[in-house]
Amino acid sequence: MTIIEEISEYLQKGRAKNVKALVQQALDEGIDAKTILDEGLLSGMMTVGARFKRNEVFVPEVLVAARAMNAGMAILEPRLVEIGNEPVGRAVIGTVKGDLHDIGKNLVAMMLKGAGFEVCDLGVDVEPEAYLAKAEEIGADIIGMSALLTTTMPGMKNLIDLLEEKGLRDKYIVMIGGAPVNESFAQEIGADYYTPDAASAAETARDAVMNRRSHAS
Ligand code: B1M
Repeated sequence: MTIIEEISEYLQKGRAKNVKALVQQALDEGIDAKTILDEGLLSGMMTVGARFKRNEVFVPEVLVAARAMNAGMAILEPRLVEIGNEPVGRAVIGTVKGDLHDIGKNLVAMMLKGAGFEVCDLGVDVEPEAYLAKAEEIGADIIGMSALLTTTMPGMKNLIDLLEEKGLRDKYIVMIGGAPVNESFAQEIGADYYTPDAASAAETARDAVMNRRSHAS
């Protein structure tokens, strides 16, 4: 097994210390940071995401894998900055106003990072204006909203209305999710994508950004 395959394997098992040590070893051996990122860390996290989607692993396994990914990223990040590695895209995510549930939203944020996104997590109880201000500030491609309460779901439409009011609706890919949310609600409020779980959210986000770029060029 190559060192890159080992990084991916240990990440999938959530072994943060091993991942950290192997990423350092790979850098010391002269393997380039982008290869370690794409074929080691991100590939491992995408595998975890796919297993989560198939119900082969569950929330705790995803959380430890994400922790291992973060440990590896802490070693890799300075090198990636040096070589000017661009993320796949930028995403702002948060749980909508009035809603304090964040476990699912955190998983989505982790999976997005695992898919190569730079993610700004605004936390819970997020006002529409706060999503928009952060999205403008970081030049986001995606705004992701999570809601777990039927009473807070309308907050998703409030952001879409705000984007329309400001003439910015087409600038952002709006993604929504959470247990009470579904495809027909997404259509009703004019969101771009509803996804039922964190792994699908990351896949959809990646495809949507790639699609948009290929149409723009
Ligand atoms: Co609350 N709660 N809760 N709660 N809670 C629910 C949601 C509820 C269904 C329980 C019930 O009654 N059966 C119910 C909502 C009923 C309704 O609206 N129809 C409920 C209620 C009523 C409440 C309170 C009002 C209770 C009270 O105080 N009387 C209160 C509200 C507080 C508030 O938000 N203002 C409340 C409080 C809490 C706790 C604080 C105790 C705690 C939250 C802790 C936390 O998040 N830090 C809590 C919890 C844990 C739950 C349940 C039990 C579990 C939610 C969860 O974390 N699931 C929940 C019951 C349930 O859902 N079975 C419940 C695991 C998580 C991984 O799944 O978040 O669905 P989920 O995320 C999934 C997908 O939905 C998707 O990906 C994730 C993983 O694949 N996804 C996205 C999520 N966001 C996405 C975004 C995307 C794409 C996919 O794109 C951007």
